[in-house]
Amino acid sequence: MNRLRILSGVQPTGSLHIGNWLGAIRNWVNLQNTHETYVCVVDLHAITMSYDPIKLAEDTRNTAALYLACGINPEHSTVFVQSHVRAHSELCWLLNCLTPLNWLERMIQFKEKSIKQGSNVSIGLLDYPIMMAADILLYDADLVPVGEDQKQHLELARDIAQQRVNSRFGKDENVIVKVPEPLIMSEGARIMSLVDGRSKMSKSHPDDNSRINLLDSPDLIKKKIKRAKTDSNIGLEFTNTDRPEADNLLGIYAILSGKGRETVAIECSEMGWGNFKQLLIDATIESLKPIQNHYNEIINDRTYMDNILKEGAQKANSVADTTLQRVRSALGFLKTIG
Ligand code: AQP
Repeated sequence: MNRLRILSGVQPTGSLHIGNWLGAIRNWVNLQNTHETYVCVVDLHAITMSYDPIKLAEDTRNTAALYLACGINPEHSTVFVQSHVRAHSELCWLLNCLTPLNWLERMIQFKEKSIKQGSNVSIGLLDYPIMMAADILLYDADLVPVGEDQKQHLELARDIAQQRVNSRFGKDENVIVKVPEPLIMSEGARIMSLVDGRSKMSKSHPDDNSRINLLDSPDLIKKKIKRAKTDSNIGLEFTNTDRPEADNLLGIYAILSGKGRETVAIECSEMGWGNFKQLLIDATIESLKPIQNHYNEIINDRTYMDNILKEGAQKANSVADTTLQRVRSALGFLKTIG
């Protein structure tokens, strides 16, 4: 029986943090045994914000190495770099020409991120969700595991596929591109900042203390958690809104300790922040240790990493080119000659 195909990726925009891991990569690791899994490092997306060209290649390689360190197995998953597959850029252009501008202007992430960019907002940032649609549609993905924050972009990809490609160009109900479904994983779907429990933990936040990076040393993890924002209530509880810091830190602890929310709610109900933070520090350091060890083993083995990314690109190119030819033909382009 054919396995359902999934596609996902992370931008190499800096150090990956526990939000990227718990909200995304950890899910791919679980899914790769039961699904045909494609995971890419979305470097074309990374240049939609201001970036350092000297660091881009290194961050791309490090992000791929972190996928492997977190448990992505290249024998079960296709691991590749987005820009190594030219079809992403070409399909993005074709979809650009089919998508109304006002569909993009209502994207929440664009509104939020464009405020941060001020007057320097790039067209690429506005176009980000179209590139994401191209990423997904190229691989005929059945499911796209995404955090809550990416749900709106996936809806857009579905609308483009259905209304702008299949309905307009598919003759006799012919499906040109597969319409993907979101796979929202509830646990860990949204890990919040350590300095503000109401905003998302993010790679590009200027304050490094707002996140725990996967490669942070035990000392740094300890320091960051000790400084993490708390409230003045006694006893810790999940409230789902009223106590955002308690919700977030307890939630992280519930996942990292493997105990789950119910057990943790009982364990911490009468605990003060000081004792709780020590538990969280220990659980975080313990959980990240195997990832950091594995990362250190592979990151300097350039041949190993190069081979994985080369094989991944070959496989991805072959699938993506087939889809792109289907779309080009449906849109009426002259076939390439020779
Ligand atoms: N805080 C988070 N909690 C849960 N999941 C998260 N993801 C990101 N932050 C959290 C998930 O990680 C995947 C890849 O994210 P991305 O790199 O494509 O972009 P992002 O969502 O914008 O992530 P960041 O860390 O906030 O990066 P910057 O600061 O560069 O924009 C996605 O599946 C996302 O849901």
